[in-house]
Amino acid sequence: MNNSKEFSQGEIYEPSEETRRHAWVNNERIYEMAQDYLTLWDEVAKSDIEWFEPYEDVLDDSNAPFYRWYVGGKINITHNCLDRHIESKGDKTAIIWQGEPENEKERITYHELYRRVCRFANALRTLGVKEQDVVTIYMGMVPELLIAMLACARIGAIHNVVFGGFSSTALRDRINDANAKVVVTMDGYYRRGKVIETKRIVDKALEDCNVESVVVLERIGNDVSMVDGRDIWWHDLQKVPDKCECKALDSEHPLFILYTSGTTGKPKGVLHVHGGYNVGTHITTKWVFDLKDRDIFWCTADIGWITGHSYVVYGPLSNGATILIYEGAPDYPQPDRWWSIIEQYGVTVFYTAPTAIRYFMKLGEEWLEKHDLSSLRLLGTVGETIDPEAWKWYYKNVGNEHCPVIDTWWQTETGMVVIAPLPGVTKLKPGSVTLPFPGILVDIRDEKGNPADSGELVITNPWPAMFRNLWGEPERFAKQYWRSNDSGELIYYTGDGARKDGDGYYWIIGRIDEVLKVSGHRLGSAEIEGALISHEAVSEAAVIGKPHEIKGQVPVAFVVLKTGYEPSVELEKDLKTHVRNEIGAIAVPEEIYFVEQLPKTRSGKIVRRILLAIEKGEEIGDITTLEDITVVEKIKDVKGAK
Ligand code: 6R9
Repeated sequence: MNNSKEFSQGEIYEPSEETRRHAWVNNERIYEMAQDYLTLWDEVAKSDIEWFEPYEDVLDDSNAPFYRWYVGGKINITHNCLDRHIESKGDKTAIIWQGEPENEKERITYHELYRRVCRFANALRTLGVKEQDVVTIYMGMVPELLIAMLACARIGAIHNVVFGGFSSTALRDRINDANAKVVVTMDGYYRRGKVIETKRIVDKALEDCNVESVVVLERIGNDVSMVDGRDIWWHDLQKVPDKCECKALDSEHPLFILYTSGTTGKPKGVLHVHGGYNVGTHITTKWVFDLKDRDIFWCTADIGWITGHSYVVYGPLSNGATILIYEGAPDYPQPDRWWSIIEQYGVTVFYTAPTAIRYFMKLGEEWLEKHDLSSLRLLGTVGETIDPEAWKWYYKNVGNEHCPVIDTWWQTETGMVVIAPLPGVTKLKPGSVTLPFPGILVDIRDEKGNPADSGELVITNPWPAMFRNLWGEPERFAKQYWRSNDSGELIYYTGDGARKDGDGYYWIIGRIDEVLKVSGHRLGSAEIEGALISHEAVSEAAVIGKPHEIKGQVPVAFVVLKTGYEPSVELEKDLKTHVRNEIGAIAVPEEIYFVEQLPKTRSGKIVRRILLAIEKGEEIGDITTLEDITVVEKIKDVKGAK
């Protein structure tokens, strides 16, 4: 890499000769060639993925936006993640697991992983789990979490992983919405030296759910209560064969539901399927991270989020890679825990989020200097915009100025990376996500829907790993994301603001709707408002995302109390605890202001833009559309008094 030239959009970093020479993709013409996207997606599906029966058509768009990919094909993603590797690399390490306690670790080969997945698949069958049944998985970062996911997929069941940081109420809502038959969980796991009592949270959630069985992995050995006839230990389900035939499924067979936040209070169950998701996550893992057989790939995301699904589990395993998973907190017992793990295991490709990079930047370089990080050869980032300063810090201090920094833009809905550099061909500009992945056509639209250099980021063609539906809400799926262009073609609206520079490089500005990213975690304003309103003292609430130096954004709430309730420090505390119980710690507002009224338009819509301007101490702008303009000064007074 050389970081010589100054350019109008900042510095440009060219791929080094070394990276270029060895990269999977090193011909710039890939971008031109990929304009014919159906040919690319056909070729890749044939060259890199195994099918039990070939597909007849690459794409069926006759019922858009309910697109179907690889029509008529038979596949099972676990065949591509496991079976096909057994012969050539059965003894290769698939998973390196590091517990939070330093002495707790495990290595699992592809052969062993295959056997354990088969065994658990058979175990699920003995519990009556069939094709299309939903299994909710609520666990910490342990190998059995991946095993449970793959076991579901193997028998055609649908997994629904719920992030371990969500509360029992949030878990309950997801179990009920997905209509899960079985829950897979554990006694507990370690986080910052403490035991998170997972099973206890599940028990609370299940007070209001109807599931048939709960499988409990013994990880810690802490006390748990087992309900007779419902709860069963993972280890008691192991007396089943370790062979389980891989079910040949239709390309469009559902693989998983993952709930994510949108602009309404109710999280959306994003649905992904076996065929296209396998193709899309496989090829992006291979090309974007330039993954090779000898790599040790560490994506730090929790598996409870889409990044974990696509780039801890499915993409890397489909490529037969060695992945690393770590149970605990990044800075426990010391701030250099991550760097010591990279050194200890010789991690070569490292993929994390800007919030973590900013955190470590703040802690200082001395924590990195203690460790030899020379095994690293490529660095990735995801989840929110990385500012050029953090990008360069990452490049210099973690990558020692020889690892390309690969900024990847995508969403739960897109399933796979959509905009990102290809390390062998794409010049990098710190702060830019660079160019769309070959085979995906991205653009920007202004408010009228016309192409523009700045506006809302859109995707103008379907892509294989795209979500297929919202669980139980096909109308919401069809209405919310898609708009027709002049020629009647459907365009996918991402909800992100972006601009494009003279080189066609994309720069992401951030969400243009009421979706927040708190430490990289996606949350909706409406979801947190809903949690606040469910408290007996609250009549109305508005939540905004206030910029935060490390977390990116933090929720800040403006609350109107019901008659008979007075603002107090205790009530503020109580409301924070309430949000923690309703959603989880990540959703707790940093600040709660008790106001008399919220700024609303005459039609009753809350104008969150004004609250954000007040919170940031910025110019408020036009307030003539407000029903009552005096509310602005009153809210300013409340903030001033705090
Ligand atoms: C993968 C993931 C999606 C939202 C997305 C955007 C933001 C993700 C980004 C990025 C700037 C990047 N986002 N990657 N913003 N640069 N490289 O994070 O999925 O949790 O669904 O969030 O995250 O705002 O719309 P998800």
